[in-house]
Amino acid sequence: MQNSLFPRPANLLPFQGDVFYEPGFFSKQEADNHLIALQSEIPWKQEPILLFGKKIMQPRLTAWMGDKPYTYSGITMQPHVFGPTMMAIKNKLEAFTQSTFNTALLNLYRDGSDSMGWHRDNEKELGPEPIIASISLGAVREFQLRHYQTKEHVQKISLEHGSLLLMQGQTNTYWEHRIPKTSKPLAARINITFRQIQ
Ligand SMILES: O=C(O)CCC(=O)C(=O)O
Ligand SMILES: [Mn+2]
Repeated sequence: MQNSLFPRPANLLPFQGDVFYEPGFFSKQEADNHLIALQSEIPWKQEPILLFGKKIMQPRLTAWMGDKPYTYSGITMQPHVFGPTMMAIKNKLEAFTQSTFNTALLNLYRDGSDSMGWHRDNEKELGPEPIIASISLGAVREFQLRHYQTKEHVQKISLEHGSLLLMQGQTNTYWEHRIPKTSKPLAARINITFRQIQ
């Protein structure tokens, strides 16, 4: 994971997990180009989820990439192939993290009223201590983490345009995370979480 261009950042969690933030992972120019390309290259859709047995629409647009369908919260997402922009992002990420990723979940938050609720990325197929690499493009949104059992130790990170956030080790066993709504007038943000599924 070490790269001579980047000094090793500090762990943002106090215990039971490792979260690293790399604000300038992409240059402003690269991040601008990826943001524009992905807005049109990705077949964005608003999908329902099952919440307490009721189907409700997710408050954001999504897409799934990989070689298998993906099932979570009662819905199954059909996979798309990695296009040229996604391949360029994945290649840079794999070189930097010295890890491989075979799937990606993409989220498009259209404005501040789009969000993602508290959850852990702990699906069985990810294995016990997955590396999840999260790329942010566009509007700056606040990412929050809190301890899953105690709901304490809330950590807040502003995820900037072109940044990388790595969650690894025990993070997704002991910590949950979310992107809260905000009343700030914000432009769109794209988030991509790369994962390795067995
Ligand atoms: O938008 C983000 O930064 C978080 C996305 C996320 O947690 C997920 O896709 O599982
Ligand atoms: Mn997540």
